[in-house]
Amino acid sequence: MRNIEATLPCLMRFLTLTIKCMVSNSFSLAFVFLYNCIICSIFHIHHWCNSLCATIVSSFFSPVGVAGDYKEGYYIGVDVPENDPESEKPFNGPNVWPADGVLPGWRQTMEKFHHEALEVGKAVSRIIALALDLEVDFFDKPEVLGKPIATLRLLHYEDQFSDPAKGIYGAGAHSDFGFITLLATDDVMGLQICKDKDAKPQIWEYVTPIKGAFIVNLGDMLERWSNCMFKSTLHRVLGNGQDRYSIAYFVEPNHDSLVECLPTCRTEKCPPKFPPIRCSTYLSQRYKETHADLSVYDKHQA
Ligand SMILES: O=C(O)CCC(=O)C(=O)O
Ligand SMILES: [Fe+2]
Repeated sequence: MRNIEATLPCLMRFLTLTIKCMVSNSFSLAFVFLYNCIICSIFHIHHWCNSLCATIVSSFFSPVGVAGDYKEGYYIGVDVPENDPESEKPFNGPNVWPADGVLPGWRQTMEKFHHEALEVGKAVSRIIALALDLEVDFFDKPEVLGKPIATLRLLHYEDQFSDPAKGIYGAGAHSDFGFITLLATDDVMGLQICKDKDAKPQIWEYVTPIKGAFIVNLGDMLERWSNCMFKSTLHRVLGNGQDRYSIAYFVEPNHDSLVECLPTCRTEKCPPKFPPIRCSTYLSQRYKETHADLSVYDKHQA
């Protein structure tokens, strides 16, 4: 994450214009960000992160063959110690780290990544704000991204072949729930996006991995916030028989941040499509809808 301050003004102008143009053409934004990331090389990721992640994740998990999604991950949230009253809030709590001495320096590396990726997320949020004709710091302010629910997900896809016809995917088609996701991948092809979610049949395109660039996916919360002016990015991962590693960084606002139709995204003809909702309520609802209740499984085992 070098030279962010120096590069930002010109990047902002360029991206804002590009995004506005894309919005008026109703395209998906994932590619825009990808290409601009490369041009400006602002979203720089240290190579060691990828290779270190590869070593760590493979030493932590022993893959088992399952039908459906076979990705596995190690999640790192914003670390909130148990004695902090904030740890009561959903998505908060202490992270689980390897015992001291097992992987010297790893925790520090991950914490540094977490911290620096958040700065990139905030820079992207400023661009999004400008593209939506909002004040540049509409999202990048203490009430919205001051105490964000940010999660780093280190992912490994074992060396399987996906078979969409049989419903076997590295990760099945989905859009991320939150605001934006910064995605860093190794150089194994696998990620696909669908630019038009409503098309029948859907057309899937590979996103070519580029070293040193983040892919930016827009999440469902941003779609809702912008009254569907921005569409969240529908994506999936197909395995091609090679191990694949990626790092997803999910940027969501503060727990209490109100996700309410943006003032620039409503008109008389296009009134708000969704009622206001708090960020953490929205995320909790989405997780509840889409994740199995594992306590049922625990009871079964007992
Ligand atoms: O591994 C990837 O490229 C995508 C990961 C992803 O979509 C997710 O974790 O939500
Ligand atoms: Fe995703």
